Amino acid sequence: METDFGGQARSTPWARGAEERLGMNRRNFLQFCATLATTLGLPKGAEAAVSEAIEKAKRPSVIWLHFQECTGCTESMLRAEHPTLEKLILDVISLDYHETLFAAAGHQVEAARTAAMAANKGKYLLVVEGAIPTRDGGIYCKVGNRTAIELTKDCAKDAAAVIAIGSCASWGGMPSTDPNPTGAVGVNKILDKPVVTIPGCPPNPYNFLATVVHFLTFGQLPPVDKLGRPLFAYSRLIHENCERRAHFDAGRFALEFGDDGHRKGYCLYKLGCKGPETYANCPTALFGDAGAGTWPVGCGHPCIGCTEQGVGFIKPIHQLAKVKNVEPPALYPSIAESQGTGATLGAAAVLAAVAGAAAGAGAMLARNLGRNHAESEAAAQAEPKREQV
Ligand code: FSX
Ligand code: SF4
Ligand code: F3S
Repeated sequence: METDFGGQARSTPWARGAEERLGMNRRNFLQFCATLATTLGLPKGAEAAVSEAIEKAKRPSVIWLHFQECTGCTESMLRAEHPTLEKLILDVISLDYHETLFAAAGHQVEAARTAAMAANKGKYLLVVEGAIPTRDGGIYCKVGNRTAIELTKDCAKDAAAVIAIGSCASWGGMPSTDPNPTGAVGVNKILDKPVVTIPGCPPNPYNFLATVVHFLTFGQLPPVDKLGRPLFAYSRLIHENCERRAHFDAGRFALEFGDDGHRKGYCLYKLGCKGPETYANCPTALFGDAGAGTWPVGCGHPCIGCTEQGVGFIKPIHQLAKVKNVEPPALYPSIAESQGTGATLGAAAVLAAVAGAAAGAGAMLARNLGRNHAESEAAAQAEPKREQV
């Protein structure tokens, strides 16, 4: 029986092909597919469909544009593992134009872009990184003597789908903050076709990979909310999945960086954490494949709401977040109550009322969580409102 590099039995020829090209053993390849299937929130067993799609589907041609940004989105992709971006480029997508990674320049690289667009008309994916300046005719960002507006419209015309990667391309991000001297906007403000947005500064590379793999596996992009964000990644508040949430509910907060509460891993709400008003899967997806706890709050820094328009780069770091699902009570019970001589009937009645209130609060929380989802599902059905520039 044939074995792979890790000594595992190979079962199918298609799996063997993927393993050889990716330089992974079968176990790692399937683990990668399972990670993507889990990120997408697909049911158990879907990793088989994902792995088959990665192996069998024709790699989609990708045209990747860069405008007003720091290139952190591409940098975060380069730090992705299982597989690294190089392997992803070679195996999952066919990256036919990328201004940062291409060795070619000038006319050569422009020719590569137009040739790839013509050869894959109606089938290529357009990925846009960075905001688009609209003031003064868009002259503040030009590539090959064409404005970002012209290039985006031109490349989007025959694209199968458009993906805005990062907060800059999704809603304007950092370049659009006051006074927004260049009139920076997100991609969906200048196109009249749907744009899938993957906000985050930088975004989680798995959310991008999972979106592309969904396209490969099912032939369509994943369901999105009214802002174009895939529901698998952006339908829950960070606060709902945060590992410090129990401290929030119990009223245990860090009040200063380095204080006792901060050292003990207490909730960062009072240091300005924007997790309660920011939709993203950072606590569950994590970053950099470096192990548990690799996300801002896990490292001890409050979330700044980098994915969320109106929060990230707008709200001051120490301003308290608007708590969208449940407000913390103003008063908390003491941890060590003084002992009495036994419960009176009145005290028992109070306890019963408190227990009832707690059950009610739990039900309210569950209802509010359900409401969040009902809202996002309804929003997903609604047509996104777009302004033309
Ligand atoms: Fe923006 Fe991406 Fe932040 Fe930077 O390019 S989302 S500034 S990480 O790089 O666009
Ligand atoms: Fe976590 Fe921030 Fe919510 Fe506290 S406020 S539970 S640190 S997301
Ligand atoms: Fe950004 Fe907050 Fe996640 S700062 S990376 S949305 S934890």
